[in-house]
Amino acid sequence: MISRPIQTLRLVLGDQLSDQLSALRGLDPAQDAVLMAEVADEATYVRHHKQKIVLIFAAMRAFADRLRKRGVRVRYVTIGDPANSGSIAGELTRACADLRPAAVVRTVCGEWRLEESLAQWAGTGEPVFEAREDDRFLCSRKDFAAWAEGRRELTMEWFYREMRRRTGLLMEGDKPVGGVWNLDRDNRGKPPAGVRPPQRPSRAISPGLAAIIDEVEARFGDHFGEVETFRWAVTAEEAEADFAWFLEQGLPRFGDWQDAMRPDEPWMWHALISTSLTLGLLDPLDVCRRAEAAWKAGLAPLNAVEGFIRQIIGWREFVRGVYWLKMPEYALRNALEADRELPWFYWSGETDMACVADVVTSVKRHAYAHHIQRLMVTGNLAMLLGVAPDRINDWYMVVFADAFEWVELPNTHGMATFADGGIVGSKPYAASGAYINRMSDYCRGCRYDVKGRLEDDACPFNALYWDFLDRNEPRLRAQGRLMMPYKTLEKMEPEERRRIRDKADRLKTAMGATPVRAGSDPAG
Ligand code: DLZ
Ligand code: SF4
Repeated sequence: MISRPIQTLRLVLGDQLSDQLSALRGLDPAQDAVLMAEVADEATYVRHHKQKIVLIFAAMRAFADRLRKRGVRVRYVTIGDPANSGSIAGELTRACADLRPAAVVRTVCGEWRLEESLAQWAGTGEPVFEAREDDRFLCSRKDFAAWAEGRRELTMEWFYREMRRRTGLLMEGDKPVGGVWNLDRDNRGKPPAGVRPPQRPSRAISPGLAAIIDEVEARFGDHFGEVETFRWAVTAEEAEADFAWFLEQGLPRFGDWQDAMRPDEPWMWHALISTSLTLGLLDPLDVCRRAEAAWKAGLAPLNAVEGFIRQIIGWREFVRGVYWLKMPEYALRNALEADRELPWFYWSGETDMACVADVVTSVKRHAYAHHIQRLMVTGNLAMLLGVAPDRINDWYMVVFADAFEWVELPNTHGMATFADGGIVGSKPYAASGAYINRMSDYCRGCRYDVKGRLEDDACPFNALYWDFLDRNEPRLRAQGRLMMPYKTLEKMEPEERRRIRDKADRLKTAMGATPVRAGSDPAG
């Protein structure tokens, strides 16, 4: 415990583990202290995957040690501390009562929910409470709002170009290198059958990490997911090792094959640095500059480097901007009036749809699936079934180690399920089995026939896809973005359309995607 009087208490949250965090700026080790707290509220506001809780606690403990080595006083409250109040606001109150600081400084939270709670706590009076911008993001909330002001549509591509100009990444003067801004078209290949993704170095579980795993099992044993397969970086050094490996081994082929999916290959050529970026163990601009340097040195092609940089200075910053611009109303949107339960197999993986079973197995084992698995397998299926937004958002928040609401909600609600009605994506990313077959090796090993539509063994995505378009025709057709499929639908006989609807209804019932009963709980 800390006994000397404290000038400034600096709050550091579980996703604010950066040396350059704004709340730590100006820190005087002789007079200040840092507060970090493992609390039940944050571990259970959704029933996070066990690996996510292990990751946060392990990374928080390692960061506290890092600060202590710099001579900083840290008040660190563990989850097992009998005096632990269970919430961040409660821990601030306790710390202020014990330490009587003249001021409390924090960096604004990533999630609206916690930001609201801390803003209210500040309203209780003493001491002086300062909330600083999270300038680990390249575009501040204010700058994003200014960019969005007066635009009829918020298009990621225009925002991305602005960010390219602002950072100078992949620019020649005011022009993109190679004359093209976006090489997404070159990111849709599939690796030849004999080519395996590169082997990732394994990471030993330290005694400290093993103790956290045991503790999380003991306290949160009924949460989703396996934990023995934990492999996330928990320190800046481990995150750096992951990124260095990716630059050399993953990046050169990342561009060609970033959308491809294979059974039992959860990582493919992906970087696995999203948790490290979000927790603050890696710096977004630094990783982009180093990827650019790899291209300049001839070590990685432009389609890979542009694709990587687009994810970070484009998508990542864009979805965060949208989140803060639109919350809290954003979370309540339900443009397609989706109102069904989430099928149970999203939790168990027990389905004979090979693609869905593989993705759910991967999230259970690794708290990870890559963006196309999330968007076009689990997200697409939930949208086609008409799963209620709170059900599917809850699932995404629970199962992924990198799910924080500022990034999860716009991706799920906006991109994957179109619940936001077109703020993030300009059209629903609805797809039949043909897309999954084109981008993966799943269908070969599946008991369903990806080409069938109405037969008993027909791929369920197919009837659900046409039923989705049919049901939502009044909403979607006018948009003009789905002209081709609507033309095909128009050509179908009314009897065919009726049979598709009947088959889709049967599938929904069989999958447990039944209408939500008023007052029932998203987590079941
Ligand atoms: C996700 C998470 C978890 C599981 N636990 C903690 C915790 O015990 N203490 C803490 O400071 N932060 C935790 N976090 C991260 C917070 O939920 C995150 O800072 C907010 O959601 C705001 O983004
Ligand atoms: Fe998935 Fe359909 Fe292919 Fe089976 S046939 S793997 S259900 S897309």
